[in-house]
Amino acid sequence: MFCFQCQETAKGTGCTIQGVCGKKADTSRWQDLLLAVTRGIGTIADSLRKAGVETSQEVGDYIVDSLFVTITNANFDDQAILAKVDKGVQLKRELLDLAASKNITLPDYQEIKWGGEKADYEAEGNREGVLRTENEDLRSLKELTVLGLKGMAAYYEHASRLDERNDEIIAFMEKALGIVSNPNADMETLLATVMETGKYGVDAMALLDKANTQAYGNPELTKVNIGTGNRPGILISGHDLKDIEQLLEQTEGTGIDVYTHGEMLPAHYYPQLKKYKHLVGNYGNAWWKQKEEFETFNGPIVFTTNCIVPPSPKANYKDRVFTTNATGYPGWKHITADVNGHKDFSEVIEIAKTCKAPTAIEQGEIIGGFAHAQVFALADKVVDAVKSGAIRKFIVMSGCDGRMKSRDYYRDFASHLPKDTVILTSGCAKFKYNKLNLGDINGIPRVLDAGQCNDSYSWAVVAMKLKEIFGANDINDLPIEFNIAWYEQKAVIVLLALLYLGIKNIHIGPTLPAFVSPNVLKVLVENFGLGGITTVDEDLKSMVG
Ligand code: SF4
Ligand code: SF3
Repeated sequence: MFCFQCQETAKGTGCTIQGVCGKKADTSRWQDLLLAVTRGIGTIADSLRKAGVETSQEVGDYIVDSLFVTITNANFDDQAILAKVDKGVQLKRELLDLAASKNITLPDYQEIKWGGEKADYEAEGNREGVLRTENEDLRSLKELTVLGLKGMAAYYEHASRLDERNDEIIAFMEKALGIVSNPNADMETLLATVMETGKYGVDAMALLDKANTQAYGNPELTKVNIGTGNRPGILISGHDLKDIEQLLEQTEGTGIDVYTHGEMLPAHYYPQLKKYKHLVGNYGNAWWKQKEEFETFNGPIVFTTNCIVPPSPKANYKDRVFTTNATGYPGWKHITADVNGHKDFSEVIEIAKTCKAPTAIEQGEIIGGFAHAQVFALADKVVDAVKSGAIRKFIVMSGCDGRMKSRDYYRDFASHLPKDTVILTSGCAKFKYNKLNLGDINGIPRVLDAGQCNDSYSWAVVAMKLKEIFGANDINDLPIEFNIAWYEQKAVIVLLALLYLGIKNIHIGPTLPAFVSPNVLKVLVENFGLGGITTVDEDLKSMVG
């Protein structure tokens, strides 16, 4: 196997024996195969589109789901992944027939030529990994594109579950999959594709923002309980708001409470979700602490997206975990939606009824809900605070959390920031500092949480607004610094989106991505001032003076 898509990759270069995340070599091969089939489908669909032939929504949905499945910590279930390969091979054959019936000539890439024989799955999976591209710079640009597409697919999938779709995003995914399939793609084309991925990343985040706010209202300032009640609970993790809505509807009046975990925390900020009285709080912290925290939760757990950590064989919770959407884990039950998008959580609820209430591991409240509408509602206050000098700087610290010790940097950085600075956050990175009680500035909390990683979009919207209010020529002239913690591929699309929006001098850490080659890094440094992190002291000096 070879996988270097996340920040925790082995030795900072690539996992070759087994993933640090727990992904086995077989699973990695089947994911590579799934991606190869998906590239083939994307390439054919792109050719059909260019010839004016429409394809069905099934094609776009397949591409989106397959990309999402291969995101870090999303799916460890070989049988589920292979079933998706089977489905893709079938779909590809249908598209090939369609192209033949219209006399459309297709590129002669391996992704098109491969016949999809079952006996050849293993060999094709081995052939079609990341290392198939020998030149490290071309490989780097191809992977930057594909990893960005994965994040984009995740956000698109959530939006589509709320009936928001955008065919231009799908058309771009198909085009980009075609470009990365081309063994002769050149640097210039690939670099342009990386940048264009950022553009469609912005569109996908905007689409999801629209879907979420139309369905559930604008996030609003909310205090979230981090303690527990005395009734049994269901813990729901991941990013899919439609899932938590359906779970809340189905648990109402059953005597069961619902708790959010990790990236589901922002569900509490939405008026149409927080109205449920039995949505009692957020349990635990970021994804990587789940092995301890699930033990004390005592009730069933539902994963709607990554990040899954493989349980230890003795884990007391391992028989009461459910997955849905792109996620999967061998032995865990998978819940699928019916044709109307409805999911039946009755089995989860029945298990919950037999469980003890969660054991409290924390007490108190955290505050959040500062997505763009809530920030705009406070705009006068914020602008006054900046003009009077009460707020000297905003630091965007969005992104991911992870298990590496080096990530303590983010807690230390947050806690040592001068008192006249405000942290703008989103994603699970916030769990490093959202319980530190960093105080407020004239009533404006010093940690403003917009929501999930996709809500980084809010900070882009807020930055544009501030640019307008302060009459700045350039977004980079505003008193905003970007110190982003990344882990998986949703952070990649967020980064590409920020670069597309022209934001310069972004710091990413705790380490630079293994998939960015030295030459590609040089381009990103020269054009965007992209950089890593150093020590808390030095970075505080360079970012806030
Ligand atoms: Fe390694 Fe990360 Fe890939 Fe898992 S997702 S195999 S930890 S690089
Ligand atoms: Fe976290 Fe996985 Fe990235 Fe949505 S849940 S931010 S790491």
